[in-house]
Amino acid sequence: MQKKNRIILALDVTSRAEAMRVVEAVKDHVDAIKINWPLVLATDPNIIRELSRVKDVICDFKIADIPNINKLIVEQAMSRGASAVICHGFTGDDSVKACVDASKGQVFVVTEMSHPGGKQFTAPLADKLAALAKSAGARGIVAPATRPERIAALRKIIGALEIISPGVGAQGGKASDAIMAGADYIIVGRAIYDAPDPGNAAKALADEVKEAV
Ligand code: 3DU
Repeated sequence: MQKKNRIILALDVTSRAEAMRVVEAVKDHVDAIKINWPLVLATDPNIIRELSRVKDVICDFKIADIPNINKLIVEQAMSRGASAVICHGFTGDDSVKACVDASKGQVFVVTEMSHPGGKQFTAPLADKLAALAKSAGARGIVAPATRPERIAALRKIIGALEIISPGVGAQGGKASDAIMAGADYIIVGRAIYDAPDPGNAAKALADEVKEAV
């Protein structure tokens, strides 16, 4: 994925028509589209292929199962045109490795989650999860824009791996803070697709990111 705007659109809408409306409005201001269960369940898995014709698609299925099931999920996503997937790391190194193998390394591992509850169980384990992402051969990690100081700390563990960072806007994080702390890309959903003009909202974020680089 081209590192131009450094924004990944979290397309958590629940109809194909709404998805296409938002994508059409923001496609010049984002580098990739992240989809999650709401859109896939509301439409069908071929939405991955459809969106991949416009932008790189990251399937955020928060994969968290035994290695065999992880492999099968990743194969299904990649065969439909996904560029990358997101998995959990708490399932252990064999489960993460299964995702890495099935995607040829195109995996982001969730570390500390961005919502308040993320402090409860994921934050205490985040450093280990980041180290696991690195040792398993993942492409990068997911780290919280709501706690930029944690992005900086996790960067020290993973070195040159990529950091994609949710929590900007609706969850209270600021795009420029996340980028300055070391995120490669911010992930933004509601602050773009719920905006009166999603194109303007995405452009404003892209401008903020450019200032911060
Ligand atoms: O809060 P937003 O509407 O900008 O959406 C955030 C997206 O990022 C959403 O798709 C969610 O599944 C994902 N995400 C987090 O919010 C927090 C994480 O720790 C990991 C992923």
